[in-house]
Amino acid sequence: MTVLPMTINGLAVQSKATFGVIDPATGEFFGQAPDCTEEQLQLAMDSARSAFGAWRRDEDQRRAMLREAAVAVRQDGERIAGLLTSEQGKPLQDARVEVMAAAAWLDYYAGLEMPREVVQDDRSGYAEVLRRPLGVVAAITPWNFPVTLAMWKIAPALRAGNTMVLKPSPFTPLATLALGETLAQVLPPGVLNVISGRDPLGARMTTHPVPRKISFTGSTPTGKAIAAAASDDLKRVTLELGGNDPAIILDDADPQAIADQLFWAAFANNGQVCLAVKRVYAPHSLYDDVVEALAERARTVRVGAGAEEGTELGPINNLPQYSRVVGLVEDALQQGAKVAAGGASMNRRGYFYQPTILAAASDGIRIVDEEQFGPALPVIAYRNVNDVLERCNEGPYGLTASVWSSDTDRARRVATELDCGQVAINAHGSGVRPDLPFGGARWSGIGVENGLWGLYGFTETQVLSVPTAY
Ligand code: TXE
Repeated sequence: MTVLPMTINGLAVQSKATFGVIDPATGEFFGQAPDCTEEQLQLAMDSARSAFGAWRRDEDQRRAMLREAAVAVRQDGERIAGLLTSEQGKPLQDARVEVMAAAAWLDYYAGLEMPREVVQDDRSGYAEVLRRPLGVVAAITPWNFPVTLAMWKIAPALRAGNTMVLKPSPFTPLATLALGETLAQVLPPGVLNVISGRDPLGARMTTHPVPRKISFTGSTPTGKAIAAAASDDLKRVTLELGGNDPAIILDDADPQAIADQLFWAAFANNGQVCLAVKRVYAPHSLYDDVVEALAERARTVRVGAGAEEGTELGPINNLPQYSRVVGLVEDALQQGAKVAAGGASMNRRGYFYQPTILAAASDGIRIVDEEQFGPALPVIAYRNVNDVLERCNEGPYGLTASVWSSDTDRARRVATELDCGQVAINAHGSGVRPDLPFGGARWSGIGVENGLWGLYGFTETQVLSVPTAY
């Protein structure tokens, strides 16, 4: 059994109780994580608070340490990636890419030049806008990209001068605990504490008096609970809550030319991506060609255990999510959708589900209206693109979207009608980079991560003014 410690005040800490971690490729326990006690949570919060005083003062030191942290993550990359594949299910190559992306985020925030914001500097006075750190940040992360999504919080929060207590999902605690061990070799004690536990630990973090900010990535219902919990103490929140992201194909697109990109935008990480394409809108004139091009790829993609050589898609991460996907596809078929590829579980142990393309899908069925977060993609036929835009903008989610056309000006006109955080043309998710803001409209969240804008979310604004004596 793999057992990893928490990191509290720079020390490796075990707990009396542990909880099991399942390998989704087998459905069996392979590891254990500490179940953080009330006293250990208090220690983590206290150590983050104590570390804040010194950490906030020296920006050059922070930048240097984030650079060292990136080196440490790269050096420990194989260990972290191996744990990630075992607990999350993704192909080992994808796990490696995820860990390297985390190191790249550290480098980006180490190198980011913060612009001076001097509003006035003349004979009548001086006025500057400063950005001050908030204090202790409580960070709570999900199971789809545990390492990268933790780093979207760690790197900007620490660069801005905050300290942190981080809790990964109970489905995928181990890679994050390993990351905590690795970063403890570089960072001063207390700057980054990593604790693990079940969902109630997350709730206790959000009502704890020490954190001044909660940075959360996860489901919309939990995001709403966190917003409510934060309100009493007016803690700041950034919430990244998933989406139901449409890909809108215009009638001058070439289905064969776009099919590979479109398929992987929907199925990478087995569809367990907040910004994955979750529904495809295709015009009647191209509908059959789009469905067939996607189905052909779904039938031939290699599904297997993440550690197996050549695997392109792994299992679904956990049993509740697997059951949800099974239920959504069954519901869609009862509502008149047709299987163009897949449509059933795979005949092997673990949480494997065939990559599934659903034709004859329509708005109003659950798999089109809700976030499926799994390897099943509905394709919906449309006649008038304005109807599609209306349906997308009226829905509760607004994270990302894409428009596909051989005429980019035309695609741009359609794209700018969409109310969502990012929209891409002839690509999907191409704006997910360390230097661009990422966040959603409506139920997809509050605030943004990444770039200078993400860093500002970990700060409070202060005006320093010096009027000239008169
Ligand atoms: O998420 P939760 P789950 C969606 C996806 C999936 C659904 C459920 O549709 O089907 O969410 O996944 C912690 N206070 N996404 O149940 O519950 C929890 O321990 C504070 C989209 O895993 O939101 C974990 O660390 N924290 C998403 C984290 O919240 C609480 C990625 C996320 O768990 C808490 C993952 C509480 N009351 C799933 N309850 C995306 N945005 O990409 C739980 N947690």
